[in-house]
Amino acid sequence: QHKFWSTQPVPQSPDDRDKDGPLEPNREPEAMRQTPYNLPAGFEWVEVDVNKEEELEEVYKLLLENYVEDQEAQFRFGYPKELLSWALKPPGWKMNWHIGVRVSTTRRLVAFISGVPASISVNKTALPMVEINFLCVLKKLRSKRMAPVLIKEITRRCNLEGIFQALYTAGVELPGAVSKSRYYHRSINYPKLVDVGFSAPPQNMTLDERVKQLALSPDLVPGIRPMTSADVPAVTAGLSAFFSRFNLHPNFSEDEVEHWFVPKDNVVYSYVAASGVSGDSDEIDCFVSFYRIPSKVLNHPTHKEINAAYAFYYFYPYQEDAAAKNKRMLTRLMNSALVFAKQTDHDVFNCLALMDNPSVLKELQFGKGDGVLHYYLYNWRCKEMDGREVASVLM
Ligand code: NHW
Ligand code: EN5
Repeated sequence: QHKFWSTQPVPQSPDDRDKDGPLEPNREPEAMRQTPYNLPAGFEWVEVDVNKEEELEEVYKLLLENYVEDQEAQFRFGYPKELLSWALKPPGWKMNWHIGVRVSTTRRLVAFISGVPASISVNKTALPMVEINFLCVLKKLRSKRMAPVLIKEITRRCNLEGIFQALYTAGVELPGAVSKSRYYHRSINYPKLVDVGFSAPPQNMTLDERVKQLALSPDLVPGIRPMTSADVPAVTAGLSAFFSRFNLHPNFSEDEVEHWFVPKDNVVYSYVAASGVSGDSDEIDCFVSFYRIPSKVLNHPTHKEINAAYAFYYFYPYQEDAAAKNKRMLTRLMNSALVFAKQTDHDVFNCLALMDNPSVLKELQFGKGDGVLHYYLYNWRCKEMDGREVASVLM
């Protein structure tokens, strides 16, 4: 029943997951299609130059009106321009992978898909991949099979650059997911979240009582402070050591760590600390980060948006066979992130049930969301993974 996905190199059945490797062999550039796929008459391909304010604005508006909503269509992601610019231009980014579709006559931008390069390890094999995100088709042009054309076109352009694997996530279930992860939410501005219908009203108590229950603990990692450029080498090393326990994770260079984690107001927030457990009181061994995505509140008389913090990457001094200790460490680190998210005016803190998150969600009063994120690899066979084996967060 998947007219498009049944034709693509993604696992179609458990037999396609026997041993790790590509589903389809790499091809030489000469053997590839050299010209863009055909669009319906009246539409044309464009490269979107997000360094141009007007073009970034067009992508922003397309997404603000047409991108992902929750199941009840109460909220829609409103990725701000600064965030889009950051997400679309990590080290090695290519304008050729920021693909738009315009109406030939009016020049209106009606569809978009993007890819950015990333080294991703799957079961210890590091692969040069592309991360696909921000696939969007104008609401009025839905169900006309435009998405498969966008996907084939970005695949073609990646293949031409010698990239044959991709990582992507989606709220919807498609063939071949490598993992699934539930969203969890920690209320920060609880009264507002109830007002807009994000969080359920309290049960068996008053709003004030619930607000008191949700007051954040002041228990911070001692000495925790905002990350700076000077911390890049330590954070790169710390992430790389921490990731080695997981089966799906990025491999960040120092340039990438600089890009993804040095704090940018209203975009990404990162904090570091030296816990002293190693005996070296200067060694940065705790790190936590989150990024900000406001969501548009649909059909509400007073509130226009909610400001959500999304848990990004972290590391802490994890010790094998010390579950209780690890849990205490991570609880404190995540609690620090919650406190900083409140200080920086976020209404809710969202995370996925991946990495070591499941061990601290209850203690920190996270509640189960109604959304699930599915993780997909394009053209790579491997066994499905539990969320706790996944250390990959895409915007
Ligand atoms: S997930 C967010 C995707 N965007 C949205 O949900 C925004 C709101 N929705 C829309 O704009 C993050 C449209 O509904 C879209 C579909 C454009 C989603 N991924 O054109 P048709 C990402 O950006 C399949 C993949 O008629 P439409 C990740 C669907 O199953 N496929 O539908 C993106 C069906 O195929 P089937 C999706 O509603 C990853 C076909 O599209 C999908 O007008 C992309 C129907 O097409 C989704 N989220 O437009 C893959 N949603 O076989 C990258 C639907 O079932 C792969 N479909 O008949 C790797 C490429 C690079 C490889 C390099 C080596
Ligand atoms: C690609 N990189 O469904 C990303 N969000 O739970 C695109 N629910 O916010 C794919 N429906 O549960 C993104 N509140 C896929 C996610 C799409 C958006 C989405 C969910 C995730 C969400 C909220 C609002 C639900 C509104 C009605 C939700 C309950 C929170 C509550 C807090 C207090 C304790 C109990 C739970």
